[in-house]
Amino acid sequence: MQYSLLAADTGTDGEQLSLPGAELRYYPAFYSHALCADYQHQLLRDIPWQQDTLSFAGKPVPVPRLQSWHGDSHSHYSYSGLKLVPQAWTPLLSRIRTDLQSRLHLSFNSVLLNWYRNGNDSVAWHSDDEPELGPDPQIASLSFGIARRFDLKHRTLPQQPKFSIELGDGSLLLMGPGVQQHYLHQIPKQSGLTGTRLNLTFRFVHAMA
Ligand SMILES: O=C(O)CCC(=O)C(=O)O
Ligand SMILES: [Mn+2]
Repeated sequence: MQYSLLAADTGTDGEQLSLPGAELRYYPAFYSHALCADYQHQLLRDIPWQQDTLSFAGKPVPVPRLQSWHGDSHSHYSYSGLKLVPQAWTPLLSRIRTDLQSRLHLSFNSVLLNWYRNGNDSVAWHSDDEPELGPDPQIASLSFGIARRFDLKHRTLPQQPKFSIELGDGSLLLMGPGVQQHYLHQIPKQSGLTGTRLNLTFRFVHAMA
């Protein structure tokens, strides 16, 4: 069973979504569609997109999307055995970071960019719970381009229904306290979908000893 998290009437200043034990806030129009078209164009042109390879059972498997990791020089980050060394902030990424920090009153020192070229690109069930993100990270997730479904399921309560939300162009999803601790999330493949989507997750990476 799957439930939509979105109420019919979503105010422009964001809506608190009811996820038991976790804080999730959705801003459907953080940026206008016109600005998004410009930002998407700049990001596709300026970011050094790459397709990384993960190892599963000793076999190399290409990540089903393109990625790029940017941040302050010390913000090294690893997931699924992949070590990401930060690239410099571009002027646009810095501007977006400033917008998010002033609106949300949070600090971010890094951003993971994902490019889902079409419905065959995806991200598998996971939570962003790496030690360098701290015990209960807050992650700001911005989307540009075609809307994609974002699913959440509880890590230890399989009887709790799955939740899903469409992340539209210009939307911001703030994954607050409890989300990474208690839930897994994914962007499933959607066959037949031809449009492209960029997603930027702004994070705060702590220096590890
Ligand atoms: O594309 C998205 O909305 C989510 C991406 C994500 O979960 C991640 O990069 O960790
Ligand atoms: Mn994630």
